[in-house]
Amino acid sequence: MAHTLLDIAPRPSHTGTTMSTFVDEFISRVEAKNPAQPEFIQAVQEVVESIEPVLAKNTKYRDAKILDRLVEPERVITFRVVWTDDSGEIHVNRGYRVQASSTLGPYKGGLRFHPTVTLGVLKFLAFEQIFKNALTGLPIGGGKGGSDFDPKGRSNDEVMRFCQSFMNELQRHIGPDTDVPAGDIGVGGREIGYLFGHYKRLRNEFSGVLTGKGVNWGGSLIRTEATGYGVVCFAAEMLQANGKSIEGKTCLVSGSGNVALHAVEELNTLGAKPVTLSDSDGFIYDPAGINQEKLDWIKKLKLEQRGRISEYAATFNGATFHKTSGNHDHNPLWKQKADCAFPCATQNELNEKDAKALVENNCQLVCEGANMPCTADGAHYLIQNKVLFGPGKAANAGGVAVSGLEMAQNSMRLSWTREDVQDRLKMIMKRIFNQCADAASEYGFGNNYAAGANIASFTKVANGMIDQGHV
Ligand code: NDP
Ligand code: 2IT
Repeated sequence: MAHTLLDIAPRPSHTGTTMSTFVDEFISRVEAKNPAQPEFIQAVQEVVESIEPVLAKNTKYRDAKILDRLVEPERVITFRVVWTDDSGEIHVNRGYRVQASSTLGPYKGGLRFHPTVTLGVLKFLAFEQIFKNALTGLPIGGGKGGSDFDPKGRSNDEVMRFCQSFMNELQRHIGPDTDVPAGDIGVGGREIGYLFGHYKRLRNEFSGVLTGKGVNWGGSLIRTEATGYGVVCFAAEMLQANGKSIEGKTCLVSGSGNVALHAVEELNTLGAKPVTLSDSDGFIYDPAGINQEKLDWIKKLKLEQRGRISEYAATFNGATFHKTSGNHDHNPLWKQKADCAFPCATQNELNEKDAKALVENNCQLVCEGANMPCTADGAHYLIQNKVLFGPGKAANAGGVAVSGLEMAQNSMRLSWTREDVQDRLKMIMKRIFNQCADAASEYGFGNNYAAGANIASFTKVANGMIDQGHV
């Protein structure tokens, strides 16, 4: 017999360990319709579990089939990307754009170039993006795209040829009022430049069609730094609301890309001590702290030489490199003793075993810089053990928020100052934190900000969908 939510009372706390019949049945249906997309199912389940009390209280969301609509992207585009390497060999990759929701504005979200990219991964990211973008309070819908192309080890010319071939098709589906892509893993300033240049050439139009552009040709100041800075701002808000401070805290950071490096920068600014960074080969541990001088060296290594993080240990005394490639059981980075942890590399990089290691070491806070870096079990273990948990869709929203500000500046054909954008970013992050805290408390979830983020953003998107009719 099919169960409805009518008889389900709001649960007082978010345990996440036992699924209600409603969640169970809904997820089974989504699974059957979306086979072999585990990351997408994981992201949907996390949202559905925490909005169950909202659905129980509001028949209008159930009657309007809001959830059923949200798990079906408005449009999915896949296409062939053919390009030639420097030796003349032809390569074929797959390109995608998942246009998940245009309820609150044009589709908005990054492009990921990484060999692990699949439709399921991009659907999870696009789904998360709907809610993240809603939390920013800016008029942006949700989307995500990318390719299984691996830019690692490729020359600038090869990356340019790939980007141009990718844009030959993508340009049909995007536009400043339709869909505005940006960067993500493997897509930074270089790639956005090549993509923008080719779009402009194909369409004979200089517009705000991409964000993360160079600051002297339409990009916003602070966009590069925004995600990492915002993550640390969100963590500082969580600590402050719970009577603590980020100052003096020893912090673990994973990844060594855009998000991780700017999180380290902001941690230093606020007087904390970041001691780790990583890439897919392993992690470095520097007990003396990764200060601004060392960080400047890493930025050069990563951006100019496209080097590996292991080189840090060979340069700075007292730092060590620990190889982790091929180890899927747990990540030894999370075994280092610290007060706070910032997973900033990729999805599912912190599992239950890692969460246990953090709790054993008295870690007080985990704040997600990456999208869904904690497994469901990992996140639940942390929350149950009273670790303050900052969910990615709220904590890393600073990047897309400044992308939204870049769109606004492009529309006005103006550029705001660094201070102006930075102040707006801080204000937005504080507002996001307050929305999460208020929604969590309203529904009896205490300081479970993951539940709060889902409830606050779902309500906003769902109300917009009801207003706009059956589309
Ligand atoms: P970058 O490409 O700049 O850096 C990614 C980093 O993560 C690299 O150090 C990379 O190591 C590591 N990494 C990537 N994939 C894996 C993997 N499968 N296993 C181990 N390490 C991996 O990306 P970003 O910093 O931009 O993105 C990091 C995370 O933050 C992603 O989850 C992204 O979705 C999220 N995010 C990004 C935003 C942005 O504005 N850029 C905004 C919000 C969220 P290696 O070099 O070895 O691949
Ligand atoms: O996951 C994300 O929020 C991003 N990769 C940034 C998206 C954007 O449009 O700036």
